[in-house]
Amino acid sequence: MSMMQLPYWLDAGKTVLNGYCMIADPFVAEAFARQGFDAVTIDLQHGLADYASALRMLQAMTSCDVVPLVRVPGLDPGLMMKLLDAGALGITCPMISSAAAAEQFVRSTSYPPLGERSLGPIRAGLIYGRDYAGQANAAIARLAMIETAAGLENVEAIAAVPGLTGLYIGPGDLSLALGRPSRYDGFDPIVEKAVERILAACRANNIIAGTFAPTAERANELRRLGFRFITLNTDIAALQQQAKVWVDGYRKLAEDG
Ligand code: 3PY
Ligand code: MG
Repeated sequence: MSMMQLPYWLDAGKTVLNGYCMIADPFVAEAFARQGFDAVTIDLQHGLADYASALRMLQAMTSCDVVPLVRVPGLDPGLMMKLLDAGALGITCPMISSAAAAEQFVRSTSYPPLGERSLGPIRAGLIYGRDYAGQANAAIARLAMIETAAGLENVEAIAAVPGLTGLYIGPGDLSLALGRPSRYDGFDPIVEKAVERILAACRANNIIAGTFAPTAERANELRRLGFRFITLNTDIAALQQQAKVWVDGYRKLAEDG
């Protein structure tokens, strides 16, 4: 994966299909990353990975034709810089609730003069080449999650922060923040209004909108709504759901004789 291509979804106008790795294992990450996704995100927020396992997973994904991304547990500059140094080409940061937090996010993930990322791309320099530091600011994707009441209230100011690649809606948290039950298969009417507002803020600032879909059908609905970064579920969901289909299928056949 050459640096120049990234973040390629902005240039190409294509919809990026992303998968989430919740299982902290390099072989699982490699197997998942070979299923045709455009990008795969290692989840250090709700997934089981920490920095050490994320590093091994990034190494395993290097041979796969996907953009390697991470979601961090919070706005932690040190961890974000370490993960970029380890080769992540984009970061999703949860619970961004103010323009100040979004500015901090951009600063921490950008070399001067745009930001204050510290220089030392120990693995990124190795795999992306000696020009990495010169290209990293433009190449790295920065997705700020809008999933709190304050984040929604400030979404126009957040979307206008220079350097953000896009806003990523956490449907579960955003639903809870708006007093609605969390769901992923569709938006509750109150959440839908909020989603329209977030999409409008993205359009106004020419940045992309992303979110989560549990099924291909839902992913396609979200694409039609204008989302250009769509997470089509997780490695653990794939494992659980397919295993259940096989086991239930066998039980039914066995019952029928
Ligand atoms: C949410 O639904 O809150 C998420 O963070 C999904 O990734
Ligand atoms: Mg969330």
